Amino acid sequence: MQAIAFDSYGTLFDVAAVYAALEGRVADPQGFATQWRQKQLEYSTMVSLMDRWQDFWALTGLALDYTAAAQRLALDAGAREEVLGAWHRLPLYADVAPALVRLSAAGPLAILSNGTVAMLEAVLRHNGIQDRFAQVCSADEVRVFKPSPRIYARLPQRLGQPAGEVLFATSNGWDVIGAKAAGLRVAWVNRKGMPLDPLGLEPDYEVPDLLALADRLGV
Ligand code: 2OP
Repeated sequence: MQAIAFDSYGTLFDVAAVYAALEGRVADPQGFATQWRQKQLEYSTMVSLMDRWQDFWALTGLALDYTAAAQRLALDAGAREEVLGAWHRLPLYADVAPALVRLSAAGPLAILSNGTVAMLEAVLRHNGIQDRFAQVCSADEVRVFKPSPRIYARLPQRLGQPAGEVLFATSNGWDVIGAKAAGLRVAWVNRKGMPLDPLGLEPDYEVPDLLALADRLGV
């Protein structure tokens, strides 16, 4: 049996879908969504390096405020809440639901995400897949974000398995490198066909989606 853990945003849930909440508010909803995501990740890295914890929900809100200011979008409190709420209603990529059924034949499934427990519970419930996961590990537990080794170390502890026996699947290149540096086995779900960051660490598998990972694992 092999435990498989998944990154959440961009791996299971389509983060680009937040653009729908921006339609009719900005001229380029996709461009806005891209800048918002970049700022969210930048802020999570910054607060980790500075050792000034704020959780991912707070940073997602601050990243929205920055992007709105940069793109001259005025958001009152109600509109801000509505746009932010898109993170609770993100859809699954099409391969995810059937792949989770197959991958659960390999062993217990888990999530390891920078998202808050509340964010993760909401989006899992929205998609009806909360019962698929034996463990949901959030950065909230360690008050530091991936790619800090402290958060990856939680995963084998929670699963009761040695790090080298846990397979972590992520679409995010920085997360591939971080998880490898922390000693996990890694499957890169390279949904966008991007090059690997050349930092001297390589994934154990590279696949275009999670169904291809199930094929590679023979489940
Ligand atoms: C995660 O879900 C932020 O995508 C990253 O941990």
